[in-house]
Amino acid sequence: MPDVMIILGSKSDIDVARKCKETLDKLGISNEVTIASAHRTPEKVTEHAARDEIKVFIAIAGLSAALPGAIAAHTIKPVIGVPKSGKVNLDAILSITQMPPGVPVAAVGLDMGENAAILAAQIMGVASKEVAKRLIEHKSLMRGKIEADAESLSKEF
Ligand code: RP5
Repeated sequence: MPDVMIILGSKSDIDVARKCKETLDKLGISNEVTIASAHRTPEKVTEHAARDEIKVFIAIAGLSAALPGAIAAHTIKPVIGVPKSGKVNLDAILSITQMPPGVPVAAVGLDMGENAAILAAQIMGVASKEVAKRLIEHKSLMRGKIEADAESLSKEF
C-alpha cells in the first residue's frame, strides 16, 4: 500500500514526477504515481483524495494549477503542491500558494519534484524512526558532497 500518492495534472508534467518518485524511492517510501486533472477529470481527483491509506499527497500542475487545492478540499492529509514551469511560471506558483484560509497547501519551488519528496519524507519522519534515519543519511551525503566540492575548489583557486 503506498504511503505517498503523486498526482500529475497531465502527462506533460512527467519529468517533475520522475524526480519526485526517484527521491521517494531512494528514501524507501512507498508511492504510487497517477494522472488526474482538477479540470478534466475532477471526479478522479476526488476519488484519490478520499483514499484512506495515503499519508501525504504530492500534486504537480502547471498553468492555473488547481490540482493541489482541489485535493486539499477533499482531505485532511497534508498536500504538497509542485508548480510546473511554463510560459509564465508565476501563474502556477500563485495558484498553489494563494489558498484560502482553512485549506492550506505546502508549496515547493518551480519543478522541484525532489523537494516535494523530501518534504513528504520529513512529514512521515515525525512518526517513523526509520524514515527519520534515512533523512539524516541523505543530509549527511549532501554535506559530504559540498565539503568535497569546497576541497576541490580550494585546490583550483
Ligand atoms: C495543467 O495544464 C497540467 O498540470 C499541465 O502542467 C498543463 C498543461 O497540460 P497539457 O495541455 O499539456 O495536458 O493542468
